[in-house]
Amino acid sequence: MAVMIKVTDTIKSSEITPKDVYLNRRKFMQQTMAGSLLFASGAWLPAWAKQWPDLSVSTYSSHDKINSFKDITSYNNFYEFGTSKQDPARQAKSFNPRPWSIRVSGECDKTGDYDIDDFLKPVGLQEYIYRLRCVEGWSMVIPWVGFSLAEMLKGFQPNSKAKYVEFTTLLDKSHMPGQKRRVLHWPYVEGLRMDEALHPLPIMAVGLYGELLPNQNGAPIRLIVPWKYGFKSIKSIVKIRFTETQPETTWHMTNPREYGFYANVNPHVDHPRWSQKKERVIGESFWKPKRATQMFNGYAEQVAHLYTGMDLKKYF
Ligand SMILES: Nc1nc2c(c(=O)[nH]1)N[C@H]1C(S)=C(S)[C@@H](COP(=O)(O)O)O[C@H]1N2
Ligand SMILES: [Mo]
Repeated sequence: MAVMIKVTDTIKSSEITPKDVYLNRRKFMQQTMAGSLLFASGAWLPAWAKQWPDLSVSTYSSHDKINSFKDITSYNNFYEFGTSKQDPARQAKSFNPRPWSIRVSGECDKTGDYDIDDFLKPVGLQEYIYRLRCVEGWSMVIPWVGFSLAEMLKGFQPNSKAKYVEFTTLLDKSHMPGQKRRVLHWPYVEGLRMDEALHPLPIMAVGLYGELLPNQNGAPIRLIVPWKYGFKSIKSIVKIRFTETQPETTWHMTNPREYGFYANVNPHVDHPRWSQKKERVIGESFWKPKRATQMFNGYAEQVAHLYTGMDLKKYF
């Protein structure tokens, strides 16, 4: 499959994404930034008020057409802010993702609390254009700003007992109104096997379209695992824990028959209630034929070896 950019390519995001909206937004951002510089040197800006106009694009990025900023920020799954696709954009508006820290615990040497702003330094940030394939049967292509999950995790120095890593979303029903309803086991928890987590593809996203992550997309920091169904990509993370045993994850607890721990995108394994062979691309005409879902969401070459010898019908 030719979804990947060759490793030798180094392309500026402005060259790879000729989307009008993108360019317009960039122009707008530059103007706003120039505007704020008139007020002061910019030095008074809080550390998190950063935007990243010209990041290099990760070599793993998709070449497919990028979805509009509007699609990406108005069609969301974020049950902490309601269960309909339009709820998060409305209900997360007043959510304030600052101050924010991540508690790191379990099987590693560098346990402790880490402030989010320490991860927003432009150094090490890249643009990663990944297709998010939801288990519900739709997908969109999103230009994330983020950094390698593996690099972050290695910094916490996991020990030899660390076989899995678990991520937890904020639990705060006064600011996440969806948590007042018991539609899921709160807080939302996800996890990866350590070798999956240390693969170069997964990222921690802190932005999209060159700016800070909108609340509805999981501000201030969320996981993206591009070869797995969207529900693995947990939003608004406050805890990272290294464990010896496989973590109990929210969707698996809620409905173990329908949602497995692995959740690898796989057109050959149907969801118990629907086929996974195709997906509707958000933003495309309703009449356009659906897109064929790719094994591991197009990353088979990069990740299939992680599952050698495993029956993917059993470990779905
Ligand atoms: N905390 C939390 N993370 C979450 C979810 C959620 O409801 N709560 N939904 C998941 C699902 S099902 C999908 S498809 C993606 C959607 O991400 P997006 O809204 O940024 O496209 O987020 C995932 N992460
Ligand atoms: Mo999803």
